[in-house]
Amino acid sequence: MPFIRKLTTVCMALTLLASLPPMYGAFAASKVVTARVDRQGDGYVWSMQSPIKIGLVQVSLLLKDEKGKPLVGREISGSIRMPTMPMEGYPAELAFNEDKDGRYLALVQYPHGGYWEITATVADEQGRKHTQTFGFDLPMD
Ligand SMILES: [Cu+2]
Repeated sequence: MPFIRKLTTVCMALTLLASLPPMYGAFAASKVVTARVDRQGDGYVWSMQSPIKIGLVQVSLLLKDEKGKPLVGREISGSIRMPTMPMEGYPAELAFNEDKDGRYLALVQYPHGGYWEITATVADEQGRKHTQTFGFDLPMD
């Protein structure tokens, strides 16, 4: 009988241990999730990455040609808006700065959750502009 009781206690302790998501949740919450949206067209391959986090974040655009060669030295312009909501200060212009290996970085302000669209434009050697739009869904809180 004491053995059974001991076993029961161990089982209960294990169950308790397994039902401790708050601690694990705290660790998970400190890790920022990043989403990636890929687009292709006009000979360009775009890959936009954004932290899924409200506030000021840095987004990253990787630009390649369709053979996979990174496109360096390009002027990238961009903007951000919330298509479903007219908002003061939006659409806002984004300044993309070249990093390296076809990567361009911009600071983005997400004031709250919801669906956000980032538009980026690159000019080709002939001055023709190519634009793609990338959607990111941020949780409401
Ligand atoms: Cu809004």
